[in-house]
Amino acid sequence: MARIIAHLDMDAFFAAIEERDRPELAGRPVVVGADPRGGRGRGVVSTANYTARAYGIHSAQPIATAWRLSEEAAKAGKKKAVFLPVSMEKYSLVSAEVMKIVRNKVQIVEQTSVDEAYLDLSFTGSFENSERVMREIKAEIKKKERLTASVGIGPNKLIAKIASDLDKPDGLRVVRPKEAQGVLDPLAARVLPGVGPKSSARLSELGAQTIGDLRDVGLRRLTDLFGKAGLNMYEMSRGRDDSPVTEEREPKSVGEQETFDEDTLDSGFLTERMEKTAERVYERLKQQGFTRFKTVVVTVRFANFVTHTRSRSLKVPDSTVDALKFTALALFLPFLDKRENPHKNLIRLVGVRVENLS
Ligand code: TTP
Ligand code: MG
Repeated sequence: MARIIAHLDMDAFFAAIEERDRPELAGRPVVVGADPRGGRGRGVVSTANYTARAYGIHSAQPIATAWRLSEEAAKAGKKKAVFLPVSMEKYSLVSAEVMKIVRNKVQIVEQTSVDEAYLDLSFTGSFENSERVMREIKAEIKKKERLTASVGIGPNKLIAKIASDLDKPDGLRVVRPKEAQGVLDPLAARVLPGVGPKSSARLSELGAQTIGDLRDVGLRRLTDLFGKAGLNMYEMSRGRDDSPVTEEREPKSVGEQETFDEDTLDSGFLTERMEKTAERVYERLKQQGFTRFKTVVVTVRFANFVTHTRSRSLKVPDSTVDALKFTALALFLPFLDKRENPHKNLIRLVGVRVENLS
């Protein structure tokens, strides 16, 4: 039997939760992310609601840029954006509730991020039935969580994922097998998973802007340029993807990072922030139901944006916050002296991540 897959993606997830919980935000642009500190903040935007996106504000943008865009909008007589911090515990709980609703109706569910999942709907037997199931799920999420989701339904994960973006927000888009190529062809090649800014720039040089253009580039050319990823591009541009929806997909890692207000090499300050970051990672690890970790990864970004990661795997998995702090510090301390930092570069950001979780 042919596959039918749905991809569900919550709309403006963190911002939508904040709007739901704070009626005073109604109609206002909302930005969730780092503290903007009056335009001097140095972190990034986690997400923005659609009103704020109309100002050009988006995920992963420097928060200072978002602040500037909001100030400019205000000068033009529009509303200033409301900036809110990330309340991850709250969003994780909402995420769990949404996934519960989904799993109640569908057996095989692969959650791929805090607000996204693939659902195997092959059991429904038809696209019509699949659409009905997804309308029910959307309605239940709206009723119980007062949030909207966008859904794409297609013959495989690739097409479902692309379809879920087509009618955002609150969308539901069905792409049947015979429609798939027509839907894909006009889209930019960079919407394909794994085609990042670098690959899409190289594809542009070949004259391939859209997926349709990409189909005209030969397989040989693509594999010469991109290796195995080239074969993937060749297949994806034809709408082909036979990866199954796999239930078990535990997050492979949990990490936190902190950007400092000023670049620094103050060892007292840095070791304290490193310990605090490790503690935050530990909290999230426990929240997500894990008790042990085997690998600790530390990230250090210098003022010039040169970024280093160092990792250490423990002989046996450990479960204590002290072990996490100790290992993170052991990896970090060389960056405070000539072992890893002979030119005494100032540090902009530190991060801690744990991997190999159980
Ligand atoms: P997305 O689903 O990518 O974005 P979104 O739900 O906010 O908006 P959309 O309607 O376009 O789906 O990500 C889900 C959440 O993950 C998002 O609300 C915040 C968080 N996130 C970050 O913290 N940083 C990021 O760079 C991105 C992309 C998301
Ligand atoms: Mg989303």
